[in-house]
Amino acid sequence: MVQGMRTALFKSTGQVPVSRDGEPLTDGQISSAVEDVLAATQFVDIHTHLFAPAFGKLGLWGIDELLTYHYLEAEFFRSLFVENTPVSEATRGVVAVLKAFQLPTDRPDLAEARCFFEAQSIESHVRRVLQMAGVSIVVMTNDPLDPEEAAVWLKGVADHRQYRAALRLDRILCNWSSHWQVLAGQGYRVDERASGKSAAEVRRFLVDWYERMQPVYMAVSLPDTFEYPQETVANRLLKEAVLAACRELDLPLSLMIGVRKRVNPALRLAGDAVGRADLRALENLCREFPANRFLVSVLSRENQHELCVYARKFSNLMPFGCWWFMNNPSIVEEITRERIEMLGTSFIPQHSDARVLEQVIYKWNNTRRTLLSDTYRLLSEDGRGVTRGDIQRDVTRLFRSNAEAWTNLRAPVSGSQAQSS
Ligand code: FIX
Ligand code: ZN
Repeated sequence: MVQGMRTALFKSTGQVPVSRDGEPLTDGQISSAVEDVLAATQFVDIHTHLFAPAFGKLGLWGIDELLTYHYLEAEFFRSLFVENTPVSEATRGVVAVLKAFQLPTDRPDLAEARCFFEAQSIESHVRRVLQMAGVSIVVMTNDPLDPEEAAVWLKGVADHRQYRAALRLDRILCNWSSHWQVLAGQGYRVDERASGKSAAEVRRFLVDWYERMQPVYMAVSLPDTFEYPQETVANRLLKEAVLAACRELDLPLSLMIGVRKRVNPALRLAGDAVGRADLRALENLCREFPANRFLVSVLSRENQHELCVYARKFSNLMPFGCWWFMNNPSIVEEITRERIEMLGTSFIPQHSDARVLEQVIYKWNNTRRTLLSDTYRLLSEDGRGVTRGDIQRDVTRLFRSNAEAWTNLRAPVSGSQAQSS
């Protein structure tokens, strides 16, 4: 025992740096080793709005979808590319995708790009794009109350080894008054006040969709005004149906907190904004439900530090991703540095939130360009030799095993989805 500690001491004081595998890297070698390891490691993309090919037109891909992405709508498309230099994260993204396929990036028209994408078959294109992005698995966002999507699931979906489902609950938890009738129409004894057996019936609904989708987690995006505890239908369903079902099915609940929906309705999907949330709601949930795991991403820059502090207080809380308006390289760097300083490697740094398939290429390229090299240079300067093995272990943990350990990703898909992989 004492011997072990001593060796660790030696290791930590760097007097006789003993690397796990391979020699301690010189400061000059560290950044290229980080780059290599990031490039060579296949990531898990824990939150996207992509759909497996079996969902047909629900899955967006190709140049026209890239250019009508709601981020760009909000940046007024035409003035962006031709009359202005495409310097924003979203416009640079489109340029990066064209370059990735060796397509011209300075043409005033889309003819060549359209021709290229029209020639692709989706199955091989998906494989190629995910390989280019260095992503092995993407987690979808699946809404059982979306009539178009639900129809596909009810027909039975052949699973795809690179796509996993996530059971999205916004319509149930954020808009029950408009959607309870759909459940009632499917034979679940629920009512507008979610009284009586409603919570138990919603729980039954969730278990039924668990069987169908084999989701790796359940998820909801919540407004900046979200409060818990508070006597509302939403909170009663959250407590009695959703969190109960998550415990029963051993699934984490993903909370994405801080959106202000439709502040400019004229912009439709592009009309959402951000608000600083009171994260005491999260504090109360983590404390009141220690048997539930919470995967949390917050939209407001001001909430990022609080989330890190809460993650140090609650082992059932896992921060993930730089969500939406946070997904800009300068902010990703700031958030990730803060998380490493406060949480070490016990968080999930990023997700793409891709809505169009090819977006994973530039969103993960941006992430790979932004992270980590400084972390190891500082450790080495402080006297602990850094090896390639250290970097590989940490990168694997940050971009794969934390997500796998916290979600249902390691569980093989079974039932209707198990046929065709
Ligand atoms: O709630 C969410 O999952 C958000 O990511 C989306 O609603 C949002 O529109 C988006 O695409 C962000 O990147
Ligand atoms: Zn999203």
